[in-house]
Amino acid sequence: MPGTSRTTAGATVSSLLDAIEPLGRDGATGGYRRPVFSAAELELREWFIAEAERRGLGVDVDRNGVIWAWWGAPMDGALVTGSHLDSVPGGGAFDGPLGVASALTAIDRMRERGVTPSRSLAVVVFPEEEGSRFGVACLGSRLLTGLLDPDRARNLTDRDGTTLAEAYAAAGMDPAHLGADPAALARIGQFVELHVEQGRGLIDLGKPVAIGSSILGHGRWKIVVSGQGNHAGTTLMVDRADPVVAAADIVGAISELARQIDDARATVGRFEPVPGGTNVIASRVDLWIDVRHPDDTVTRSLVQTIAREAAVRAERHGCTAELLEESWSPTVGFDPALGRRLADLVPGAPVLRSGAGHDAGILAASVPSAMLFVRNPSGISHSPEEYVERADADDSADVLADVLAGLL
Ligand code: HGY
Ligand code: MN
Ligand code: MN
Repeated sequence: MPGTSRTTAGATVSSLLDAIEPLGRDGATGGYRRPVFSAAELELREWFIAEAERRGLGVDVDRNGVIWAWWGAPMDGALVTGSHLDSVPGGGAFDGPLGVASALTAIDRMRERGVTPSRSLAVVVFPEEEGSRFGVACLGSRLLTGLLDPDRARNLTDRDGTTLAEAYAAAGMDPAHLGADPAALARIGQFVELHVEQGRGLIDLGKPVAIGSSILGHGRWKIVVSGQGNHAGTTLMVDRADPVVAAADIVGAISELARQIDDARATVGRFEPVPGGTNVIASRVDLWIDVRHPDDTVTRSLVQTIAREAAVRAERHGCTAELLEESWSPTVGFDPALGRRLADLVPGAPVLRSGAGHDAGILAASVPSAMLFVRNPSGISHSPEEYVERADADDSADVLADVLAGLL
């Protein structure tokens, strides 16, 4: 196969992660702040390209900003692995980068074993998996597969009002080219994503690696609570229509409603009074909810109940509340045949459902996809406490190499 590796001897998953450890560290939280196309994430993209080129892989970036690193000539029906490098605000070191570092190192391991693949292998890095900057989860894989309308995508804005189109242009990519890419999608014969487990499954089972069975359906909605902006000193309490008070009431209701449904999860991760002055009664509160459940009809029904209850509670405070859908990912099952093949290649690995979304979940609608999860002793994610033991991180490359070699 073309692409003889240069000096990658001794590289391990841990050593690769050590090299990027400082990038995008958020001093305030101790976690990471690596929004897509930020300086930190652009640096991570450059790091990945350099590591891929060090391994003699052919690199190109497609119309949606997905980076492809090829072991062998680009071809239809290739075996593809990889993950993402962007993070949530205050995120951990492993969510995304572990899968990317493990994929690069798995190629090293396969070369050391003398594996000569019968078809090409590509390592991919998807942009904006977290949807933390522009609000739509798995934006890159949705664009690639045609699940996200490019005009809608181009007009998405971040907190500073920068559009996605402007962000792509600033990163050197023409936003006019965004959109479904059937030629790129045809190159994915099978997709396998390795990812840190974002829960306690493996640590409680005492196992290092699991195979993914499915991903919980999940969505994101914005609730706009509108009231009357006014002066904090001259407005008597009885004369107020304070959207912060109404929104606080609504947040409590959301938690109560979700707790009444077994296995439902509802989170308010963003709560933004507008304009946000200490001596100003807000005119509006923007809050965002993330709702998940294994049964999509339950999720949808819970969100409708939340919308109704928000309107009722808002009215009690002389305000209004409107709910708007921003992102929706239906419950998805991974390819059963591929899952069985992974079970043969990773003997004894338990099978776990994922409460977290992933690009593999988006691709699963178009190509046979599978996931491997690596033990996280903290059981915590989207937080600086997310953790993978160095030994488990390094071993993950051997497991991924077993799987990829078995599929090539
Ligand atoms: O939000 C999620 O489930 C994933 O971490 N993007
Ligand atoms: Mn992730
Ligand atoms: Mn994540």
